Parts: sequence; structure tokens; C-alpha cells
Amino acid sequence: TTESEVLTRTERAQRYFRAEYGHFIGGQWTEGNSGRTIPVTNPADGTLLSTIQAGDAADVNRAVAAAKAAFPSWSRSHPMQRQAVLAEMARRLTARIDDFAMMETLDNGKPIRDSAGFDLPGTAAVYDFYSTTPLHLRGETMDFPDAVSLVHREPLGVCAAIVPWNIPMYCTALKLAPALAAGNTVVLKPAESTCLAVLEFFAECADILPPGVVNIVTGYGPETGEPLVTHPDVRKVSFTGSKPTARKIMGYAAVNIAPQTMELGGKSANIICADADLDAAVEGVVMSTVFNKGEVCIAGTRTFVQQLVMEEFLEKLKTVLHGVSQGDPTLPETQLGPQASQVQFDKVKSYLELGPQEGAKVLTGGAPARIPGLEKGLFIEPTIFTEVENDMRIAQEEIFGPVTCVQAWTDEEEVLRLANETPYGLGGGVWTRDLGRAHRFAREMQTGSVWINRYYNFVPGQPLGGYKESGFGRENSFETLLHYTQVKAVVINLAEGPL
Ligand code: TXE
Repeated sequence: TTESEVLTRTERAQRYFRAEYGHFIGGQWTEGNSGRTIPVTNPADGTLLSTIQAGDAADVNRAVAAAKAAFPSWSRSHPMQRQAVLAEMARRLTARIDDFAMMETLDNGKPIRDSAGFDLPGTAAVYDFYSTTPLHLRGETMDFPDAVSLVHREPLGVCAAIVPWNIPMYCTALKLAPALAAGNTVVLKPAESTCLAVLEFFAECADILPPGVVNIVTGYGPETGEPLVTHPDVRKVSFTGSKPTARKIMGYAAVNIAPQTMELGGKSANIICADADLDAAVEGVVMSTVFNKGEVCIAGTRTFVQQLVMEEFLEKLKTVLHGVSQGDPTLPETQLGPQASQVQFDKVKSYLELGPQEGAKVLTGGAPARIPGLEKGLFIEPTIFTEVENDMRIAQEEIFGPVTCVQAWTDEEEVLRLANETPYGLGGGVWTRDLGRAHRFAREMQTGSVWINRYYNFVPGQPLGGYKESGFGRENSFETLLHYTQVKAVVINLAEGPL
């Protein structure tokens, strides 16, 4: 990397980001209590993008107090007001969609084709979708001989949203939009490594959100997340992240008995039948491997190929993967960028070493990638392991990188058993031209989403969430609003005189 290139990158960072961000509390940017900051770097080249506050319990207390103070007025606001705010958030995001896409790419390393093609349009669609819901969020009435009962649907209060670093803007929208639509106020804790686009977006929306309706505290998980979840004024916790952290958060939330929504990891099965359009199936597997560098909870990381077509399938897969363009994520042709952080890079690398030790074969990839000019980038070659057994750790644990395990199958019952033999249950794919078989598989797969003859699509309104240890509650759908509300039955006596 030449000095002038470094300068260009630094200048670009300065164009999009402030040198330092505060917490966003009560509609104001404020310094953190501790005075400590966290550097945020670009994973493609290691350069510094900005610094954020390392929050602590005092910051969290201020944010929760601001959210609590904003709740009475926001919760009683006209549904049309909430509709207008959410629609305006979608509009502002769309108006600067290329800027926000570039911010996600610089911050997280995801290829610009992913952030501009999915993350940002997807995020705008989530705000748009929930903007249509406040007027439809209704209670019900019940009639009895001598009484009528009004069942009201009320917001819960202050909601804590904890989001990860892999799809920051979209994951934030999946929590904030329904929470706000239903009349709640929010304290958001984004991931410490990747939160700059989110901070910039709320700077952009600061004048349309009444102060305190959305508050953001940045910082490390245990230092900010724990005081947030255990705060007595927090009435709902919604989390996307890892299972170990989910277990901790579920423990914390026991303190104030706050209900939770949990969207955790996955090890989703992608089942290829011999009668499938193999070229389309190969594209689906490649997409599942490289999209967002494989840092996707719902990625189809276990591919089950019917033995009859295994050889042909692997040949095609190898050819397409060799053509994947890997490198600078800001270039439009790049399909595979760097892993989001050193920790994630090291984790994926350790699984690349583990695979062969467990007896798997490397069809392609298998090592970190060197990209000329980006020597400090956290790149991993797209990797396919074959001859994988379902009980290997590479087939059971979430790798969260551009790595797919291939297993062979011969009969339906066997492949369904293998597909379901995982503690996770988030996504899944089936590739076949046989309609009956497609539905049989979809029905038997223990997972929250199944795609037939494609992999991935996130249409607003379509529920997203997990079976088993992939979590509970659903996001992205109307049903989500029910998780952000509680019901109250008001009974009116119709009888005259004493009862
Ligand atoms: O996740 P964490 P990590 C999986 C993926 C990845 C692994 C580890 O396999 O490799 O998890 O990632 C906050 N109290 N997924 O360690 O810890 C943290 O600051 C409260 C799948 O980054 O779960 C961040 O904001 N909060 C997943 C958020 O939790 C705490 C997406 C997620 O971080 C906390 C991400 C604590 N004690 C990782 N500790 C998916 N489902 O898509 C951390 N946090």
C-alpha cells in the first residue's frame, strides 16, 4: 500500500465519519462517563475510521432515564405520527443510500454490492414496512351477556436492543422499527466493532425523532450490555448475536423479568437433489458461502448433495468459486471482502485448520487470502470442505466465514435426519424439480425459514427467526409487533343495579 493510497483511504473515512462519536442520549450527542474510547478500524486495510465511547453503567442509566421520560408522550402519540416518523426514516435513508452503503462497507468490510444491493435497501424496506403498521395494531372487543370487554394492546415501555456487527443497519431496523411502531422507546447498544453507519443514520434522523425516543450507548458488551439488560426500567430485551452471550443476557433479564426476543446463530442445511437445476443450485451454494463473507446467521453452511450428482456438482461448484472476485470491498466487482474483525478472522482460520484434522478434504480454498495492496486485510479464501461427517465440529459449530461443508446423501429420510441433527434451526434450502419432495422436505425441516430453489430472500413481512437453539420470537413481520406490546382487558359492566 503506497502512502498516497493510505491518504486516500483516510480522506475517504473523513468524508463519511466524524473523528469521534459520543453516545446519543435524549436527542443529544454526549461524552461517555469514563472518558475511555474504542478505535474503530477498516477490516480491509486496518486503517482507523473513527473512535466511539466505551460506555458504562452511568451512561446506560442516563439513556434509560431519557427513554423512560420520552415514553409517556411517544406511547400516546397518534399512530399517524409514528407512521410518519418511520416513513421519513425510510425516506432519509433512501435519499443517501449510496453513502450509507459505503459506510457499512468501510466499517464492516462487506462488499459494496452486498451493502448497496441488500443491507441498505433491506433496511429502508423494514422502516417502510413498519410505517404501515401503527394503524393496524388494534385490540379487540368481546361481548358477554352483562359485560363488554375491551382488550387493548399497549406498548411495553423502554426496550433494550442489542445488535451485532455483521449486518448492523438491518439488524437495528428489525428491532427499532417494530418497537417504535408499537409506541415503545428504545436504548440501542450496537456492536463495538461496527456501529458507525448506525450512529450516522441516527444523526441524520435526530430532528424527526422526539428526544429520548431512540438512545444509543456504544461500548463493550459486558460493560454496557449487562447494566442495560438488568436495568429495572427496561421492559423488553431484544438480542441478535451468539448463543453464549444470549445465555448471559437471558440470565440478566431474569432480574427484571423482561420478555425477550432472541435471534441467534445457525448451521442451516442446503439440500440438493439429483433432479435439481444444478447450475442454479451451485449459484445458491456460492451465494450462501460468499454473501456478506459468510457472516450470516442464516447461511446454508451445510450442503447435502445427492450422491448421484456429487461429482458433477463439485466440479461446477469449484469452477464458479474460482471465478469469485475477492478484494477491496469498495469496488463494485468485488464479491468477497474481509472478515469484519481480527477476532472473527482468527476464529474462521482456526476452523480451516480444524477441518483437515477432523478428516475433511479441502475442495477449494482452505487458507487466509493475500490481496495485493491490502496486506493488512482480514481476507479468507472461499472454502469448501468435502467428505464431512455430521458429527465433526466443522459441521456442528457456527464458523461464520466463507466456508461450506459438503456431505453426500442417498435417501430422503437419512438426509432429513442429518439436516435436523444440529442444535440450530434458523434457515434451510431445498433444490428439486419435484414439488411433492420439496414440500415434504420443507415440512420436516426443523427450522424457521426454508427456501425452495433459491437461497436467501428477506421480504418485509416474512417472519424471520429460529427453531431450537437459534432463538425465539420472530422479526421482520407483523407478528413482531405483538412481542413489543402487552394486552390489557378492561371489563365494563352492562348490568343495572347491584350484581
Ligand atoms: O457475538 P456476541 P460475537 C455468532 C457468530 C460469531 C460469534 C461470536 O458465530 O462468530 O457469534 O460473535 C454484545 N451483555 N454471531 O462475540 O458476543 C456485543 O457487544 C450484553 C451470530 O461478536 O453475541 C454485541 O453488541 N451484550 C449472530 C452483541 O452482543 C453483550 C451475529 C453480539 O455479540 C455481552 C453475531 C454481554 N455480556 C455473532 N457480550 C447472528 N445471530 O447473526 C457481548 N454483547
